[in-house]
Amino acid sequence: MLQQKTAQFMAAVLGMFIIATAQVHAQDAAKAPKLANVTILATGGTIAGSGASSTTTVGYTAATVGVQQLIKAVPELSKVANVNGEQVFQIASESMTNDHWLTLAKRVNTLLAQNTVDGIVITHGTDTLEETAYFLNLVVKSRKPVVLVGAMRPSTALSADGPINLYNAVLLAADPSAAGKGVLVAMGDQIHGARDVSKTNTSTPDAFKTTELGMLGYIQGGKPFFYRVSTRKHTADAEFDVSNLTSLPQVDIVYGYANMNTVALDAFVAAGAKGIIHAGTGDGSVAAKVKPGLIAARKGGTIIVRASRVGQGILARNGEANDDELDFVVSDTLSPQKARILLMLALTKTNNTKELQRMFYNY
Ligand code: DAS
Repeated sequence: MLQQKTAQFMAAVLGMFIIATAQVHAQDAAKAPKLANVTILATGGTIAGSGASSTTTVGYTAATVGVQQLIKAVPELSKVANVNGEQVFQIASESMTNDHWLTLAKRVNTLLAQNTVDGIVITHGTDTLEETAYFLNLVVKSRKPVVLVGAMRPSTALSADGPINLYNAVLLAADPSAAGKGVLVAMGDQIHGARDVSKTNTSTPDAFKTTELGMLGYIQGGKPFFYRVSTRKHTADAEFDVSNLTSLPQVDIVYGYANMNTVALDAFVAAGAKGIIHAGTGDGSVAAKVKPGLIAARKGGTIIVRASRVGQGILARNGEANDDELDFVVSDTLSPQKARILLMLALTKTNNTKELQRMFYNY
């Protein structure tokens, strides 16, 4: 009889303990911050690359590891966000095309329109990462964070930078402070703005820099720290809309150098280019032998944008050429490859050179 009573008493105590523990867990869960929902869109590149050995840091194969494997390789992601992954494509980014950009932009805008998606991370090859970032900076119709991330070493290499770059990109996309700042690039514990970042080294892990205009901040100890923002229009404030576009106007780049000729320029124009970016020497200078070709192209209806191969500085209007007289546009501080992107999108709206020049001073 006594034993039965004791057993009943112990059962009651145990039951109360279990209920109390469950209540504590429930209270803790209620207090724990709700994690943001971040979708990872994978496109390929070195971050998804693999090499023959752990010491292979060049001459590896890009775009071999799938998005689920990338996520599985960084279990810490689940501590900073609820992540899910989509393999949008699997390419080395030197092979990125306008069609890829339109597909990616439409997917990003569809996802960001859903209130169950708080931010997006795009894993991408580093070769054209800056270009995709700038394209999205002009066409994403949301203030939610969009963060591009890559790696300079394949996932199989000693000190591979992909996993920590991916972890940083996800925690950045999950952080409310990243909203409204335009498309961001997270590489090497740094936060860069899409407009002004570029890949400045062929192979070292610190390749991504915003040399003169300055990066936006750092990621340290699992937190983003912003110190500046871009002054140019982007994302929800931009006037470009790709939702109904199935192609983009053809714009090509001619590179300036000593002894330059017009063979490439003439070929691009003959092939139907709607715009030419002239990546001139110095302040966008035009060689005497080339100027007649640019003038003829302009007269034939092709838009001419003077840019510079130099990499930094403002391209002065009416400096090295009389742009007012020749009806040329100047690229402001955009690199030739980014000037091409802005001109492509601008030509979906207008071919009025005054309007085009306004856009180069706005974005
Ligand atoms: N080929 C490069 C690319 O896919 C590899 C890389 O650096 O990501 O951009």
